[in-house]
Formats: sequence, structure tokens, C-alpha cells
Amino acid sequence: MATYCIGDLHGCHDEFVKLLNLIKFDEKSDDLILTGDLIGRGPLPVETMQEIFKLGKCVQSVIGNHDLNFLAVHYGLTKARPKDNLDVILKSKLREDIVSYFLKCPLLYLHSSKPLAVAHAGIYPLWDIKRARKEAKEVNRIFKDPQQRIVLLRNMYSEEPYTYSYANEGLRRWRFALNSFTRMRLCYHDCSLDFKNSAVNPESVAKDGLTPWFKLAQPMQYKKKQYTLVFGHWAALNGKCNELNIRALDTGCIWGDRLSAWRFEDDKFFSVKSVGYAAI
Ligand SMILES: [Mn+2]
Repeated sequence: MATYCIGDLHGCHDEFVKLLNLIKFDEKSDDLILTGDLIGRGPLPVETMQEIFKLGKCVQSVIGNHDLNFLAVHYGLTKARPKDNLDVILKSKLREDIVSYFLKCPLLYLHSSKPLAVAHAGIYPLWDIKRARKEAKEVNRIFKDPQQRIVLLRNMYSEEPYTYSYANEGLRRWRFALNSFTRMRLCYHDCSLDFKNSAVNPESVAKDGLTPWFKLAQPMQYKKKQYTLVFGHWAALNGKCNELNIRALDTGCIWGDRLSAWRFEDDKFFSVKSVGYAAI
């Protein structure tokens, strides 16, 4: 019995299957948690989702910014960009199943029996697990309501507010949760979010007062609770995050690099090479 996490799939179906074979994933006894961005840009989004559906209950994903974008496109709130390669899903018989699947994906996954937390971009540095769970649950409750869901998806394409405040209620508060769980990379030292840089080299932005969110996080909060936090989203890190109890899993399969898995029990990484197409 092992618990695995796999980084951002982005429709990379063939590598996903190869990686499951490499880790000898056993759907009868193993658990798999995906870091989100299951689709978007990559070549085989429908096949990727079919593979996930086939695995059934042993797999769970958190939602990523590309998955959210697909929902907004599905509801006609924004237009699909050709490079996102969403048309094949929009024309697919599985479109409604894929929409229902994403509507049920949490922003934050906490394992039921193991101290493991997974979020697409990470957990906002000023939040402990308890606060993060509360903020995530609130947004997931909004997604259950057909009308509120549309209002939120229509209003999610904004970067404000950049800082969290308990005074932020409603849309601004939900958007801050969506942005921090699914888009965050760099923060200023006061923990306000920056969305303009996706630094290949985090040191290169230090001069602008920016730092990766996980350097501002309080690792003790994860250590104290023995939680390990796993995130994807930031392909430029290429899996490098030297923080205690935080693991980065997006190793840029969609950019021609590799798809990675991580095993909770022994902190071991596995990866397969991208089959070689360039991102669309
Ligand atoms: Mn992402």
C-alpha cells in the first residue's frame, strides 16, 4: 500500500501511462493524488481524462488554473485559446463528465489517514493547514451551487486582492483563495502575491523583492503537524524545492522535459521522459 503524487499532466496521456507502469501502480491497494492541470496545452486531454476515470476511486486530483479555465470556457464565460487545445474536449462525448469531475476537485487535498496535503500552486504562506482548509472548503462550496459557480468563474480573471485580509468577504475572498491555491509562485516579503513573474531562477527576482512562496511559508507549521505539502504548477522549478516537508512535482512534461511521481512513504521520486512533442 503506497501513496503517490503525480505532477501536472497537461494532457500528456502517454507519459502518464508510462509513469503508472514504472511505479507499478496498483489500483487495488495504492492511492494516487494528482497536482492538477490535468488538461490544457497538451496533446491528448480526452484520453488523459479517460485514463483517470478508468482508475476510479484510487485517484483524486486537486484543481489547477488550466482546469478552472476549461470550466470557464465550457460555460461560455471566456473563449478557448487555440494553444490550450480544449476544442477536442468541447467536442467530446465526455465533455459533461469532465466538467462534473473538475467541479468536484478540491482546491486543497488532505489525505484521510496520512499527513499529506496537496494543492496545485501551494498554500498561501500566512495560512496554516486549518486556515487553508477553511478557505478551500468555502470555494468548493461555491462551486456546488450552479448560480454562484458562474458568478465566481466569471470573476476569477483578476489578480486582486494581492493580500489576504479577514475583511475580504465574498468574491474578493474567494478569488484570493483561487489565485493562491492555483496561480501563486512569487510573493513580496509582506506576502502579497505577484503574478507577473514566473522566474526560471528564483534568485533572479530577489533584487525586485520577490521570493518563492514556499520560502516565506513557515515550514514549522508543516513539521509540527508532520504534514508534507506537495504542489505542481511551477514547471520552471523543475522539481527543485529544498524546503523541509514541501515537494515540487511539476517537471515540465508539456515543455519536453519529464513527468514525475513522488512516493509519500519513502520520499522517493520517479520520472519518465516526455515523448518529445513541443507544447502547442
Ligand atoms: Mn498551473
